[in-house]
Amino acid sequence: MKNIRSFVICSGLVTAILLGAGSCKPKNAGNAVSGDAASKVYVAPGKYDEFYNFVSGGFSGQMSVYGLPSARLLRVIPVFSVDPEKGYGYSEESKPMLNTSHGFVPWDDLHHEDLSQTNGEIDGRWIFANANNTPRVARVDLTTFHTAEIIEIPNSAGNHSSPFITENTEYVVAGTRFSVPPDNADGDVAINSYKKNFKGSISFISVDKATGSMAIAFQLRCPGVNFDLSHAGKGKSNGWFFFSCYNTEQANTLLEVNASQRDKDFIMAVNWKKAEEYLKAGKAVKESVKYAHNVYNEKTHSATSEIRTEVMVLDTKELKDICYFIPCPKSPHGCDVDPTGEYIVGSGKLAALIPVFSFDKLMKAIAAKDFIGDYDGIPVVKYESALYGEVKKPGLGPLHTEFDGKGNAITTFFVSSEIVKWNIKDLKILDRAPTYYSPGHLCIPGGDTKKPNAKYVIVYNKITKDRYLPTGPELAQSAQLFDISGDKMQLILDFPTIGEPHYAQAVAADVIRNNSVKFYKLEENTHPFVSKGEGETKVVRKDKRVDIYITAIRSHFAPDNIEGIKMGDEVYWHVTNLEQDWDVPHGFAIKGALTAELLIMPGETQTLKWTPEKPGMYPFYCTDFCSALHQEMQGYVRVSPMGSNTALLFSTGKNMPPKDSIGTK
Ligand code: RUQ
Ligand code: CUA
Repeated sequence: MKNIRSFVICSGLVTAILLGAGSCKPKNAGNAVSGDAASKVYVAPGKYDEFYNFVSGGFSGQMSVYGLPSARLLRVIPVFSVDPEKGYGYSEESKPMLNTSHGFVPWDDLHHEDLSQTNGEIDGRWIFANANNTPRVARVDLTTFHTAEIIEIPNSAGNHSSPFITENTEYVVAGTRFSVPPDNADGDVAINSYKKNFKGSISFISVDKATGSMAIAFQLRCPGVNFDLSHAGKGKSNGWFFFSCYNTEQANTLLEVNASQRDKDFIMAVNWKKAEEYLKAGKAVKESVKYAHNVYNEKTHSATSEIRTEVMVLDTKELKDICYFIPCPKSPHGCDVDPTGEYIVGSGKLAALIPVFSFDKLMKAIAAKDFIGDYDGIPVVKYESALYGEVKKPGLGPLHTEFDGKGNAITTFFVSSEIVKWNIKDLKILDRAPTYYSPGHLCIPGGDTKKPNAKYVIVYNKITKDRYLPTGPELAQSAQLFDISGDKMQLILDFPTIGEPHYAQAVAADVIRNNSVKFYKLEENTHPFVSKGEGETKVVRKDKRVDIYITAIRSHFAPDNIEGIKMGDEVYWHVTNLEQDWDVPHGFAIKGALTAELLIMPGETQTLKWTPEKPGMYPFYCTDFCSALHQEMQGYVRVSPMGSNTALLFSTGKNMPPKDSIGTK
């Protein structure tokens, strides 16, 4: 109730906000935290956090991992952007991970994440993430916290309603934000031919149960609108997927006005089991496209990238009973399904109420053909026939909803800067708490699964003015932690995040922590340039290509003196970390290399490509403080002019060339 005043002020501001004037700052922004907050987030030094929180990095393209409730940053996992800290996208082995049909793309915009599930519960095996700009879906392996696989999505642009998964991780879906002319059609058409030439596309990516390996099973060709977000059905609604759609006006310019015309847009209900039947019955059309499929192999410690050229497409206009539209007020954004699978919550960005749809009613309406017509060949179910009820006056600008598993939902309100807890059955508001400011996504551990673990809700904010020490024109990106174990939601911590946070996932630490890989077994390393001991190290010249097989162990490289490299050579440093113990990476960097360091995990081999730009002496060293004598872990490589007769020599711990020639040059 204490928020009412700011709420009232806000409603007058809606128009201003839509014009980009910013959002409301709640009253008492400074002192909303109560006395026992510090003890609730305190995790003593040396003690572990109770939850992992995987937070999307927005336009950093990465994923960050925090411990909760302390909000200590544990790791940044490079996914779609190069990461010089870890050599990701710089080492020869990891470069193929960022290959696409457009070539090497070193960046993307990561919005959403979904943890893999078994029977609707988080199983701790993988976490999936979307690339928004150059459409891709990644799978991160949670035994290594490494990106294991990236698949590009054809017929798509702005891969926003992605990656959401089914309750047994049968599929990861990817819905296109921008409708575009299909890849096999001529895209060189007038932009204002949108209605005729632009199509929507939703991809169903199958996930292999044992290995996690992804493949595009089929795509749905859909009307040209913008697909925004989605969630799979669960329990009784397993077999269905729900997608929020906006721009049903099919505008191609000034969408902030032209795509906000209609009173209602849609939630699209997709019967994917039906789609599977059509696929089996041979009703899909094979289309030629081009997309990259990149896989990291933990035995060769190398990624491979293949360009695939075909995709199976099901036309939802021709093939009946796959898709249905449900009218949903005012440009829906979040599309969330409660733990029972019965309630589907649509959050209209410009709406002042929250519609809650009933799966049972939807099924009845479809069976009774209770349609108000069709939209581009897809039946439109009557709003009232699918509606369970509306949450009245919940706040302004609802965006996303998560569930606490106790019959309640919590929704973020961008415009009125608050989170609101409401009961799903009676649609009554139970509590509201201000956020600082303009929250987007929120996350409850397991909050989009059948079994939420609702101790906390974490809210990811878009604006942080006055919240942190200033850092120039751009302020810290931020999240806020609320204790929701009691009836009242209690703000207990602010914490900055890496990049702009969108969706996040959280899970009890025990689901993941015991599966951690501690090091890679050297005897299982099948990298083609591995050295399994110092005895296997060598320098091999083949014309202008020089392969240096080099090892790292506390605290030296072997070899650490190398001569006979010549201008014009292309040099590959294949560094194998011989350590067989936890948490002993070695780094490798060489002066003037036009790339990043390598960071090599124990038992792993990584390669740095180097083309020296002038003759001279080039030091190299280990970048990761690995022992008391880390600072001694260094070496030299001598580069001579092209055509010189400097002999190819390499050694560790002894001088070369032989004594009599020392100092001759
Ligand atoms: S979005 S702030 Cu890109 Cu998920 Cu809703
Ligand atoms: Cu190896 Cu420092």
